[in-house]
Amino acid sequence: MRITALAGGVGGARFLRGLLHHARHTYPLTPDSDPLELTVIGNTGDDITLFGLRVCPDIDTLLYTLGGGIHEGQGWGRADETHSVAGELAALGAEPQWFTLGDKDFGTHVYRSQLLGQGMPLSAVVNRLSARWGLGELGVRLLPMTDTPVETHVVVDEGGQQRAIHFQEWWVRHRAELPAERFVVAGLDKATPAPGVLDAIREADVVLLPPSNPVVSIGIILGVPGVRDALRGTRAPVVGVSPLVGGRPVRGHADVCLRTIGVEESSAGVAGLYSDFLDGWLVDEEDPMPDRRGLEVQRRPLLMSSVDAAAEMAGAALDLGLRLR
Ligand code: GDP
Ligand code: FO1
Ligand code: CA
Repeated sequence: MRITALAGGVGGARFLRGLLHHARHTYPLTPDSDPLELTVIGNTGDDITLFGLRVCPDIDTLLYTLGGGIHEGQGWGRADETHSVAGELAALGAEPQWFTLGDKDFGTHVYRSQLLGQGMPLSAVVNRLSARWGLGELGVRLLPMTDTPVETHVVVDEGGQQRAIHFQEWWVRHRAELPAERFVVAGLDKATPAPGVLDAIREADVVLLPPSNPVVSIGIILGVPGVRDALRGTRAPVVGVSPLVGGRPVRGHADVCLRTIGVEESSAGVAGLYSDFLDGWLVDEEDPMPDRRGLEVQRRPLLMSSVDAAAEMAGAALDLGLRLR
């Protein structure tokens, strides 16, 4: 069975780890059933160049989480990290110091930057990194949404003066507290989907939208020319999971992002962003969600408090997709 998922960082990665867990333990029920082939289309709008190195936070969070190397407490970065390189950079007075990169994580960025510098497309680099993390053995193919460099920026207002800063600076340094006017995604309109992205959507049996940030994760992937049309055109049912529980994001600042683009901070507001292609929608048990024609809504506990809880949630999304086929 071919499943294609669009994903940001932590929310996407935990959901997809749950999906793999579900597949291992509850599906397929018989050894001769069709194995699960999961294609993950990762957001690259968060990417940033720091200290001359290309950093892809959402792709790396997917690699480390699915590959078993993630720092569980943070949800990003490597487990058992040391920070010798960052310490030396700080002693040198190198900027920025608001973004924490551990030594092992640095290894990923050095290797990626080396290969990109040799002219290798990002998708081929991600393929190498996927081999390092054993994703192939898990039945997972990770694709960046595009090989074109794309960067999300935030136009902020500081005392009446507007300026654009990198998304990571707004999110990590300013904790999304600087008033945002709008998001500007440099390079997105000219970006082309990475090889395999559109086919993975068109040829899937089920398309899943994990509870990733609807604006700066899923929203950016949807902005890659051709992706939204592929979702509208695919024969596969598209099933999404709300990232909001009780109208609030479980972590991060999706509420601020929604407000910035003028969308209601609710599961209904998020579903509205996907209304032209969404077939099924999982919302938390208590969340209000008015009926919408053509949209099958299911209520479930939506907290991924453990891998088992994430597996149950992902299993429910997959089952809904299979039912809607
Ligand atoms: P990021 O790139 O690291 O910010 O990660 P994503 O974009 O993939 O996901 C971020 C979203 O995941 C946030 O808006 C959270 O509300 C959502 N999220 C995180 N944990 C959970 C959870 O346990 N349940 C649900 N429903 N959403 C979650
Ligand atoms: N998030 C933080 O809140 N602080 C950090 O210092 C930080 C460093 C970092 C390094 C590598 C990486 O892959 C991710 C990192 N993140 C950090 C997470 C991440 O950049 C953001 O949470 C997401 O991109 C927001 O969607
Ligand atoms: Ca992200």
